[in-house]
Amino acid sequence: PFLASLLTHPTFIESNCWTTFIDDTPELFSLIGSQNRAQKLLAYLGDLVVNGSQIKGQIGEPKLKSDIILPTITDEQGKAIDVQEPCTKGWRSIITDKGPEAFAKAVRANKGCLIMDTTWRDAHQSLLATRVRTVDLCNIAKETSYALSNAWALECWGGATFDVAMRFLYEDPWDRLRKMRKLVPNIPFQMLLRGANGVAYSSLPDNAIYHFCDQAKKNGMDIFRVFDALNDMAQLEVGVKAVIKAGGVAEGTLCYSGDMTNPKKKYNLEYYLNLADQIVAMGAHVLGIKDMAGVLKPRAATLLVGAIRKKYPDLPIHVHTHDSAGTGVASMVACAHAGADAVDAATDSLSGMTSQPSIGALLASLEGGEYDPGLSAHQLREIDTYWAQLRLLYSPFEAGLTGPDPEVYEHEIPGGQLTNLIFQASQQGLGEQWAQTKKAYEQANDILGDIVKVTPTSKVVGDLAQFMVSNNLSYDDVLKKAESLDFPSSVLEFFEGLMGQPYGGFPEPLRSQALRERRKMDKRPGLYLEPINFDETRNALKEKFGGVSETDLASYIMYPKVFEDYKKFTEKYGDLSVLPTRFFLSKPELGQEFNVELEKGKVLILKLLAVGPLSDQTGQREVFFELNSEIRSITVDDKH
Ligand code: 3PY
Ligand code: ZN
Repeated sequence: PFLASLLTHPTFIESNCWTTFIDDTPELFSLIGSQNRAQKLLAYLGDLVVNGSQIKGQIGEPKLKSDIILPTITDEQGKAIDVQEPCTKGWRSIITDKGPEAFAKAVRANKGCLIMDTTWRDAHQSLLATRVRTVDLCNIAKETSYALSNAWALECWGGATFDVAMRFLYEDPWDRLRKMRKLVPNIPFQMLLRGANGVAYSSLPDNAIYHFCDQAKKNGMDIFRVFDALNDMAQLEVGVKAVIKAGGVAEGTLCYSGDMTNPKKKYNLEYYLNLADQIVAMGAHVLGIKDMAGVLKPRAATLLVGAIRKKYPDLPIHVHTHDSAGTGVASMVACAHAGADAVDAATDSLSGMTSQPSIGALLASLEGGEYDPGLSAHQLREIDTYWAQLRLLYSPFEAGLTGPDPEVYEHEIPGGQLTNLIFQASQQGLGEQWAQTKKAYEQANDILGDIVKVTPTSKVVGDLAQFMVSNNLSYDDVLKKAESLDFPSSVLEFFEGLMGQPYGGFPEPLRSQALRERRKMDKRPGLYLEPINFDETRNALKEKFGGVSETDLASYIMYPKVFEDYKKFTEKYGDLSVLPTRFFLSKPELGQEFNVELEKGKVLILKLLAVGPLSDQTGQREVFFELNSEIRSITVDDKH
């Protein structure tokens, strides 16, 4: 059909000059583009029809089979709000018009305790293996711009979303950021930055972090929660300085571990106040407290936030938690009362357990009082009807959590990792071994010197725990046999100093016994790394992939192999971010018609018509689709 339209195009018939034909008839070339994209999309769908979903981590089919019903957002009188255009009212204008310092002042002057909604990042990272796709965030974005217009921020990027977008969802995380930004111009966007690791799992050269933050800010990010997994302030500072240079709001963050109220524990109030002093001295605009495992009990929250508030009356404080033990709401209420400016929560249907506490429950606990967050309960519930449906759509990624786990106060496993480990245990049918893994995790942490545990150090502890369980090693065995044990690579990298320096130093003689001939770094890893040569890297990428944007370059620097695989995938299947999730994860029924909007106004109407027999010679099948009323066939390798 394309060739037919080309050959019959009047300009083609009349013209004898091919190059002017290209310039004069751009509509035909946009047609080539769409045809190509349509063909690639059919290649993906054909593969899905013949071989089933290949998406990593997917177990079974989505429970939701129908179309998602979008909520109507209503005002206080119950009248529908027109969401054709996004809302323009919100805290973001202070950041864009007056800068980070003015934002810090304004939130300090605000009476209530604001809420950051984590639904678009940590909630689905913690409950659904970070699998929520761009299209599903964008579909609720304008409604969200109204319902959450008075939120501190939407946490929507960074952490694991960056890696997972490319690696498992075949999406460009930067494209996601730009699309979300267009649809939500009014609410600040917040991301999670792993200090000197950027959004990767180990340290990168400093100039890579500066380049990344600059690009993130330019593409729409506002507030950067910067943490270091060991609370190594030298590592943290790289991120904080890069954010300040980029013009973003720097939320310098301390990670909360252990139990501050227990005098036998390693990390006490003095330790945290000392970190806060250093974070303030770096020039951070906001102090973040990151309770990644949900072990900040209400009484500790009161003491910690209260003490920092007293020492720094002008410093905005923002607290993050997970609801693993079921105490999230109580702790966040305690933070609000002790002087926090903002706390984190997630939409009700994606809240609780290893995710953040429920936004509705938190609002109900603060509403009408001195710390009222200034959100509308009924609008939050309207938005949540969308997420209730989405959770069913993403059911293949559920870990099957059944209830809170107050044992978290002992094992201290961070939210996202807890979900992962439970999932792995249930997949392997290891109910008994799960209890053992939790115990081993606790012991592994002690063996490593009771370290702060969050990406990437939580993986070190998890790997050592699994190593102990699978090799039947006790706490004492590890210490006794350290010289001959073949430790997991993450443990060796930690001992080398590749993740920074732990508070109190590395455990000896274990470190030396495990490392043997390997190096020992006693300064931050960035000081040993060669800076990135951007021109050289850009040119090498151009040679491989043709056009490369500055954000492609940033993706490549964070994840070279993942980026290259992602590019190769999209060369074959195109940009799948436009495909509705139902048909990304599961094949259409025979005769089922569905639409895919390639871009505004370019809609493909698709229908699966038939699947041909298996060819003995080629091991392939032909799959027939109707595409905008024309029949198309696609040949697919049958992998069964
Ligand atoms: C991440 O680094 O992705 C985290 O969510 C840490 O809590
Ligand atoms: Zn978290």
